[in-house]
This record gives sequence, C-alpha cells and structure tokens, in this order.
Amino acid sequence: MINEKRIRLLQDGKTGNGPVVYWVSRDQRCSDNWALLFAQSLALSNNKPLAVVFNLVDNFLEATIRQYGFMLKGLEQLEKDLARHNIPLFVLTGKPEVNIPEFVKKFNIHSLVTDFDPLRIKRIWKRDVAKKISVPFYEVDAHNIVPCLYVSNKQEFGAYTIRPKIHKQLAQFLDEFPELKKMKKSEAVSSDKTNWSALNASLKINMDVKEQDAFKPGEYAAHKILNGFFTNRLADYDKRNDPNAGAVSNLSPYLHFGQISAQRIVIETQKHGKNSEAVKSFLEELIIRRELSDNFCYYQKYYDTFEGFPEWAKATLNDHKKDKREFVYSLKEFENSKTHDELWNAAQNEMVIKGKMHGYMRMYWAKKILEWSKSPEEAMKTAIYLNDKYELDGRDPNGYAGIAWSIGGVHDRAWKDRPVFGKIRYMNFNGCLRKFDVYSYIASNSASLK
Ligand code: FAD
Ligand code: FO1
Repeated sequence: MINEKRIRLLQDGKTGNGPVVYWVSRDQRCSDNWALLFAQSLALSNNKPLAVVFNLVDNFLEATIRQYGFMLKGLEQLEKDLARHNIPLFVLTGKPEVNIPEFVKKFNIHSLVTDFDPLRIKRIWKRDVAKKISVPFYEVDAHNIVPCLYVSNKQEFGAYTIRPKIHKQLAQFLDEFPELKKMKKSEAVSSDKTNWSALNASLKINMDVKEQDAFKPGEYAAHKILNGFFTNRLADYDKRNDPNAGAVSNLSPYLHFGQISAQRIVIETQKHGKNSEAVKSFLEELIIRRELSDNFCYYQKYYDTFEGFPEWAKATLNDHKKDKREFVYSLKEFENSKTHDELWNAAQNEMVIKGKMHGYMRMYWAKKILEWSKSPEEAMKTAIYLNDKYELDGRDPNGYAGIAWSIGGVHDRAWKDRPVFGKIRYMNFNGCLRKFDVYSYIASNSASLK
C-alpha cells in the first residue's frame, strides 16, 4: 500500500512496548501524508497506539513571526484533524536532539518515523537524534512524488537530466492515497490540547516583520487556493512570467510547510486536461523544478554558498571579481529598497509587504543583487538572508536552488561573457520592458503600501 521506495530505515533497533510515533517536520498535514500513513500502518500491524510529535525550535533559519505565525496556525489545524482520528499531537519546544530522545524513552515507543528533508539543519537533527535512541528509526519521503533518493544517487546537472529519470518512474508513484484510519482511543498516550497562544508568545524570534494576510494558513486553505487556481488561473498559466497577470498557483507557502501534498496537486491537476500546454508547464515546475531543488540540496552540501556553484561558474565569476561595479549596495540599502532601480525596489517591496515575490521577479531580483554587490559571495549572503527573512515560502530547497541558479549558474548553462556576470545568464530592465508592463508592476508595489 505504501511504495516502500519512499521508506528508508535510518537506523534499526529494538522496538519498545509503547506507541509508534511520527515526528512531523516537513509535511505538516493530516491527509495525503505518506509518513503519517506509514506510521499508522506500523501501529496497526503491531497493535500499538499512534502519536504525532512536532518539535518547535526558535529562530529556524532567520524565520520571523511572519512564517511562524503561518506555520503555528497550520499546526493548530493539524492538531484538530489528528484528534478526529484519535491521534494525539504533542508539541515540544527546544532542541530536537534533546526532546525527541526524551520522548522516545518516556513513552517507551515502538518505532520512530519522520519525513524526508534535504536541508542540512534537518539532517543534523536526525543524525543527533539517531545517536541517542535505540528503537527503529524510519524516514519517509512524503514531499516528493518520485522519492528524492530513488530518482538519482547524485547531483543532477539540470532539469534536462533529471526530467527523463522522473518521467520514467512517475506513473508508479502517482498512486492514490489511502484514507487515514481512525485509531481506537488510547489512554496510554494522550496529550492535552496545545496552548497555541502561549506557544506563540513564548517564541524568541524576530517579531518586527509584519505577519502577512494575503495567505490564510492550513490544509483547508491550501485546498481552497488549489481549487481557485483551477477555476481562475490554470488556463492562463502561460502568462506565469508576467508578474501583473497573477496567473500562478500561489501554492508555494503551503508546499513549503507541507500543508498540501504535491502528489495530490498533480492527481487533481491531471483531471483538468493532461495535454494542455498550461497543465504541462505547471507540472514541469511543480514536479521537475521542485524535485530538482531537493536533489540539489541533498547532494550539494554547499547548496547555500559560492562553493556550491559549478566549476565553470566559479571560474567565470572569479575572472570578473575585479570588474568595476557601476552600483554597489549594502544589505541595508537592498533591504530598504534603496537602489537606483525602481523595478528592483518594487520586487523587494512586494516580498516585504506581501510575503511572496512573483517568480519571474525573483530571477531579476537575485541577478541584480549579483550585479550590485561587492562580490558573488556577498550577493549569496544578501539574497539568502532577505529571501529567508521575508518570503513566506523561504528557507526551502527551492529557494537555495533558485538563488544558486540566478547568481551561480546552477542548473543553467554558460552565456555570452559580460562584465561582472561573466558567463552567468544576464537579465536587465529592458528585457523586462519587453516582457511585461513594468510600470504597472512598479505602481502596484510602491513602498507607500508598507
Ligand atoms: P507556481 O508557478 O504556481 O509553481 C507551482 C509550484 O511549483 C511552486 O509552489 C513550487 O513548488 C514549484 N516551482 C515553481 N517554480 C519553481 C522553481 N523555479 N524552482 C523550484 N520549484 C518551483 N520557491 C520557494 O518555494 N521558496 C523560495 O524561497 C524560493 N526562492 C526563490 C528565489 C529565486 C531567486 C528564484 C529564481 C526562485 C525561487 N523560488 C522559490 C522558486 C519559485 O520562484 C517559487 O517556487 C514560485 O514563485 C512560488 O510561487 P507559486 O507557487 O505561485 O508558483
Ligand atoms: N520544522 C520543524 O520541525 N520545527 C520547527 O520549529 C520549524 C520552524 C520553521 C520555521 C520557518 C520555516 O520556514 C520552516 C520551519 N520548519 C520547522 C521547517 C519546515 O517545516 C520545512 O520542513 C523546511 O523548512 C522545508 O524544507
């Protein structure tokens, strides 16, 4: 029932007498969640209760109240949905490498299941937890349709190399999700309702980035956005590169927090005509580009620095390191949209105010940071810092891959050599002028909306 290629035994061990536990982290949803379904199948086949635990850390990769607010409301929804299946959710705060082993011991758990995530911080968490537990510890890829570790065992050059590998396997991994079953009520492991407002108040995080109200959090809101996309925007998806057209799905915050399954989106999208150009290009982004990002972050340990660029890109950027920069801006000037370029400032405003910059503008935005920074290394730091502080969907493999593509030619090829960029693909204001109504985008993202 669950394709075992999604499941990896991180560490074997001796099962305890207590419940099976799903340590939820990346895929924060009740339905369409292979990690939760696997944990439930383990519990039922061993006649054990099932519990879910979320470990809440402060300051996750520069996240602010904007992202935590969205995530915690989504988790509150998850708690209610799990409770309807008699599955308790425990929210622990502090270090996972302390809390999770303690939880395992306290409840003498049968086995521990968690979800796949290629980010360095998550792999360190799992490594440190594994050292301190002696029960079987499983990892399930509930995020990718074709499991990241099954698609390829190395860093892929680009979409053109990973695409055939994914397409070859796609059909077998687009299986329908079984329903999550209702568990028998179990006294052995029950948890009081989480005090969400106290949790929110206890967070020691950056509170000065305003929460956004463009996107309502949670699994139900995600499905509403998906249906709205099908009704009003999918047909115009060929206008996805026009930031004024609003023809994109707006699903990235929900995908980032795992509040909706990419596999569910594909299954539903295919009901809207498998062969339309719009569907094909949407699935190219949702499946190929997204899974390419996980592949990049998993196999390229320097995914967030200059070191992670391809050799040709490092060489060309170094050749132009001494080029005169016509403009050079500090992090503060970038952050406060204080460049000479009103289009770039508008993109920065859109991200700061709405919490989600349009995909086309992200490429322009990051490439200009390269052009107007003292060095490519500093450009990487600035782009990642701002992206992860303000984007609702930030701190995601898609972001590290998107920024490395823009600044360091990752998954791209060499172009005509030019000052500062070298052979890195170039974008400029005039190119945008040719593509869309630049001045209407600027007008709708002026700083006065701050
Ligand atoms: P849609 O066009 O509706 O796409 C649907 C889904 O497909 C997206 O949610 C995403 O999961 C996936 N997708 C689309 N484009 C890409 C892409 N280029 N690479 C990988 N997956 C893609 N995406 C993030 O999720 N978080 C980020 O922090 C992030 N930062 C980026 C920074 C830069 C410099 C660049 C160039 C791209 C970045 N992206 C990031 C990728 C992409 O821009 C966003 O995923 C997309 O704009 C999200 O909006 P949407 O869901 O409405 O997109
Ligand atoms: N995952 C956790 O397991 N615990 C957290 O406290 C946590 C906080 C957090 C804040 C912002 C954010 O964007 C992500 C956060 N995540 C957290 C991880 C998130 O759930 C995703 O798994 C990854 O960021 C995507 O790879």
